[in-house]
Amino acid sequence: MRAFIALELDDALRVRLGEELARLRRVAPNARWVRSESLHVTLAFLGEMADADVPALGGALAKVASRHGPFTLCARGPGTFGPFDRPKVLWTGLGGDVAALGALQADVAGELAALGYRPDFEKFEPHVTLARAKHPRGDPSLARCVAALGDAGFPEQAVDEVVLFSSETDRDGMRYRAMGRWRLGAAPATDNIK
Ligand code: 3AM
Repeated sequence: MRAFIALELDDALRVRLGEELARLRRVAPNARWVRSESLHVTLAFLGEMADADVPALGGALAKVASRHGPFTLCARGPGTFGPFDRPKVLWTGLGGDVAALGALQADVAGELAALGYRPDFEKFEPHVTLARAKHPRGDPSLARCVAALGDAGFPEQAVDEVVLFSSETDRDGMRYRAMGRWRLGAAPATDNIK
């Protein structure tokens, strides 16, 4: 099973970003666009993990969630991973209480390191992935989406839980399933795994 730890977007932000996705899709029709219901903020990517490791991970996430309170985020400004003229990933950056977001992500990464997981990236770049290039060498049309997204305005959203997702690839792209949720600021719970 492939898994990752993330924050979900609320409906208002999801709908608004979904409108932008519909518009941008015409600029980069060959990219793999994220479905609006699947938009999220990745805190840690775990890759392949065994079912047997899920309880320990749940315990770690319960501890982390209990140590952080809810906070507010907003989407602002596009960015990319990969070469500037042939990006591999198009995303929108995040504003709002990014200090709280950074502290939460660092805490998640610390607990994962204690469980033996190696981080997938060195410096956390808070973002919501919108599209990925199909070609491993990137997609020049994703660079054109940066200008097309510009400084579109997005609603603020409250973040009040951390979610453990499993991820599967099907014919239409990625499908995510929430395996467990932990409320920020809540006493550590042990029975959140579905
Ligand atoms: O595709 P999503 O957003 O679910 O965007 C990358 C992907 O998550 C994210 O890690 C996941 C597996 O590659 N990622 C890559 N570099 C990152 C960085 N510097 C990053 N997330 C935060 N900061």
